[in-house]
Amino acid sequence: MPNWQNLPRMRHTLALLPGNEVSTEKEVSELRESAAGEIRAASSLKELEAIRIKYLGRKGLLTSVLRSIGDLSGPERSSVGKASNEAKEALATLIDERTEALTVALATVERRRLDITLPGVSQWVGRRHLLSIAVKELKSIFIGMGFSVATGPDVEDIYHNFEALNIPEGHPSREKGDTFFVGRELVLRTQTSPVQIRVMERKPAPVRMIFPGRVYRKDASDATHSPEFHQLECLYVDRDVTFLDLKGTLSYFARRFFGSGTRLRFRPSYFPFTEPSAEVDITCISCSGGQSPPRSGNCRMCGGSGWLEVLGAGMVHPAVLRCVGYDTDELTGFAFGAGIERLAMLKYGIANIRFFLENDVRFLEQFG
Ligand code: 2NL
Repeated sequence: MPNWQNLPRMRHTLALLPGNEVSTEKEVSELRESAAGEIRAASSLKELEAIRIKYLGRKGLLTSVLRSIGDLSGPERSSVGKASNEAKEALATLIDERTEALTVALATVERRRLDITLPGVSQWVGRRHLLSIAVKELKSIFIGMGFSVATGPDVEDIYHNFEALNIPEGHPSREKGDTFFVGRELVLRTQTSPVQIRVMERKPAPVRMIFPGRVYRKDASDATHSPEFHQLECLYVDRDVTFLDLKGTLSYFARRFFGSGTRLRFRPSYFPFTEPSAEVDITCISCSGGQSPPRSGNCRMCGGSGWLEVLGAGMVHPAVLRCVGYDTDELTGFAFGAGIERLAMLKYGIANIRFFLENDVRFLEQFG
């Protein structure tokens, strides 16, 4: 009957079968190495605790080795025992160090953690200037009718600003008192019409375009006048263009820009570059939008007349068409010019033209 008590106990981690004992010290060293690697790689305290239990816990791999040392023979017992105890201590120290390092690192991450649910630090962003809003809308209306957009230089020569527009020498607008001269030959353009001349010089009819841009006149400043302002001019030259085309274009524009009830009134006027010419009024958008006839009274906007003057217009003077080489037997055209500030003041209820230039944020941030 074998004495089971005296037989070496089998351990899964150690090859304690006869003939394999020689490898046990090597196995302890391998165990120590792999444990050390896992500890170094551990990225959380939970992971680290799992590693501790795996090697040093009650049923841990190294604990099992230590328990089985009693089963080994003399010389092996001493060498394996020594290696195992050293490994146990070294691993415990490694775990302590890694615990400390991870605790510090995790606390730092926690401190710096980004909470994306917190309200952001708001950035100041600019917005569109009210004039730009108006220009954008004007462009959109006219582009919708088949017009294209052209711009040109603010500094013009006398020919394009005056001569080609049938404004003769000696005309009051050509005086130093009305126009900003840049030397003797050049001026700050007094209207955007020179751009139209430049387009027609280069391009045969038909021309169907609008011309937004800054213009300059030596006017005294008041609530409705400024030495620099913006103009939107319009030009349509083709065969058979009539005053009716002008009326249709303007009434569609006025309805789109000021509201669908808006109606127009044409009063005879004079410009050197158009014949016939007209001042164009719209029904007051404050007191008579859409009503017929316009209501009067003491409206602050129209002064009781029921009408607001918005632009000047007319049929292009044949002298202007001849200047750019267009055949006046074949072609006619209409043109008009409007102050963009004036259009915007009426539409948005702005009391003073200064607000467009002053760039006071309290004004600017009400729009855009
Ligand atoms: C106004 C009136 C107007 C034009 C501008 C024009 C341009 C060419 C030929 C003929 Cl190239 N006319 N432009 C026509 C009528 C009136 O402006 O009071 N603007 C603020």
